[in-house]
Amino acid sequence: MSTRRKFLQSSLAGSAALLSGKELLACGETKYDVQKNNPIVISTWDFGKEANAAAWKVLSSGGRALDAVEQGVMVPEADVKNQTVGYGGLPDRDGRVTLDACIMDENYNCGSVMCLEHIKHPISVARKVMEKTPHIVLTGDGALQFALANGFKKENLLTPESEKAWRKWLKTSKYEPVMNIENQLHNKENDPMPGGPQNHDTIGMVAMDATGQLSGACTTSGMAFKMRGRVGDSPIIGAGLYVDNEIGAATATGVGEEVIRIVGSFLVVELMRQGNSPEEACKKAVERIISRSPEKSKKLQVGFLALNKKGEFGAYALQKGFSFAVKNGSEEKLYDVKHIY
Ligand code: SD4
Repeated sequence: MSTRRKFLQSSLAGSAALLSGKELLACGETKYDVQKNNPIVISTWDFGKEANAAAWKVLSSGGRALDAVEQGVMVPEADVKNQTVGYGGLPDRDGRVTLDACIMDENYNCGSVMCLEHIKHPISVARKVMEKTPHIVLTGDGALQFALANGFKKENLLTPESEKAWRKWLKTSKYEPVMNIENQLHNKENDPMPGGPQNHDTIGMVAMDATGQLSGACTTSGMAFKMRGRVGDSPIIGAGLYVDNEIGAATATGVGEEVIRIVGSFLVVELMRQGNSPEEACKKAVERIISRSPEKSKKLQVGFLALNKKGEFGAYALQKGFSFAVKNGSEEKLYDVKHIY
């Protein structure tokens, strides 16, 4: 019957609505009156909005959540202006663009590629690993070989803008993960990325389709100017992404080392299993990071985003600046995320 989700917000959150086109979650948890069989897709950062639109095409026509998340994250992967995911991503310290991605469906099937070069859509290679091999993870040259054998095209992913940013970085060669990518790429002289401030990083996306099945995808070029061979949390099942079709799904963004240390996305799903709302679960995972790395955590960003089986969603971050995008039958919104520091 009706797939309309009636959106009810707490009065405080409601009163903080619509600042700069975003809805703030600064005052208490958002409440939703969830109806069954309503597809929904949520994804990290502002650029999640365009990605959600692609995912929504699949979901709104009765498609599978798995197809939706793949189609969705392919948008930033192909976006030449996006320097944190796929084509145009910032390279490692040797000037090589190495990509990490993973995907997981409603049946605990998953696939992942790590440190993959020359392929614009690592998420689709990860899906092929899931569907066509007896394995879950392929890395580096092996992943590339597999991609080429499966019809993917070898391309140069290093754009002139990203090469320029890398050459500039070489002058100091200081590896310094920044709080939010916006600060790294913008509001500075010689902004390598024209088009004004944007706020984005890894894209993690989770979705529920009209049949109530969950899936997720996560894809990134990783930390800019990382060591060659470095792999972050994003392609690690349980760290950057986890989907448990009985409970919910979660994804992460930010400094991957801290997410891996606490197996972040799996932790968020387990916290939801214990009865926490998505936002509470994300907050507790962020607090776990603080308890494990009290000093370091003050200077870095990690954010979690989660969706439960009822279609409720929430997020939490260490620092200000994390945002996420939601699309369902009744809303298309960007939310700023509550944070600890
Ligand atoms: C990583 N979590 O490689 C990813 C990328 C990211 O801020 O989100 N960077 O650690």
